[in-house]
Amino acid sequence: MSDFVEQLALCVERGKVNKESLYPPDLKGQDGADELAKQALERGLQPDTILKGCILGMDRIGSKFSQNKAFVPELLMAAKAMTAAMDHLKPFFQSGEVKRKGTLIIGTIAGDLHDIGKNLVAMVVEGGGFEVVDLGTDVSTEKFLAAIEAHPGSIVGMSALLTTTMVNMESAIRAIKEKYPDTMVLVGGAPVTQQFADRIGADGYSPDPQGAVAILNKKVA
Ligand code: B1M
Repeated sequence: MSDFVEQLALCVERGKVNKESLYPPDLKGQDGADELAKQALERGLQPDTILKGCILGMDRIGSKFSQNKAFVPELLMAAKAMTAAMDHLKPFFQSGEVKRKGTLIIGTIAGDLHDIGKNLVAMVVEGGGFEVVDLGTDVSTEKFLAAIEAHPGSIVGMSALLTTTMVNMESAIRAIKEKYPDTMVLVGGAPVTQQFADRIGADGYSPDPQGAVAILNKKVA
């Protein structure tokens, strides 16, 4: 990987959005993910090479987060830097020149309004090279089913933060499996455990965003 792309990976990992951003203090005044992605395209680097640099940065911060060596604010800043770089790459995705690995439909389960964790998962998964269709919070089974119909072949991700709403995952999974038996469903959220995921028929469980990316990567490998 070129030094240039390595520098972009570092900006994403450290959450350096652009030259004006004061965070992180030790990179003050230096180009950020925004400028580097733009310059990379001007230098003729392939969009998918630039995307790989972003994914590498996101992967590094995601691993640190999984190991409690980085925390929510750092992950949010990394996602912000990644978004700044991705803005330059969007036209190439839209034209189909750069292929995504797959699509994750994600939502917080019916009755549940917590979305901070779900949003983090969405950002890291997007940073991992997947398209994300975010249905928001309080997502009904019907809404999940409609999204699967609109995005055939997608993987579904459900988040729950309440012990009273995690049970709604079971009925949603049952309905999804009845109509789309091949659809993989991944679950997560603070009260969710592997044991619970197994019991309700989920295909995957992760306690954190990076684990979700690892499961998705295995699925599309
Ligand atoms: Co609420 N809340 N809340 N709350 N809230 C909790 C969850 C609670 C534990 C607080 C407590 O009592 N100690 C408690 C639940 C108790 C229980 O069910 N056992 C609780 C309660 C009771 C409630 C209300 C019922 C309170 C009330 O009104 N009486 C109410 C419910 C509203 C509703 O949803 N219908 C309520 C409301 C709210 C706010 C709106 C005020 C706000 C949410 C704002 C928002 O999300 N936009 C809120 C908040 C912020 C919290 C706490 C403080 C923080 C949650 C959070 O964002 N954590 C929480 C207490 C706590 O955790 N300390 C609490 C940070 C986030 C990064 O972590 O979401 O776990 P988390 O996500 C992680 C992993 O779980 C994982 O990755 C993320 C990053 O590591 N993950 C996935 C998440 N989804 C995943 C999906 C995956 C894979 C991994 O694959 C698809």
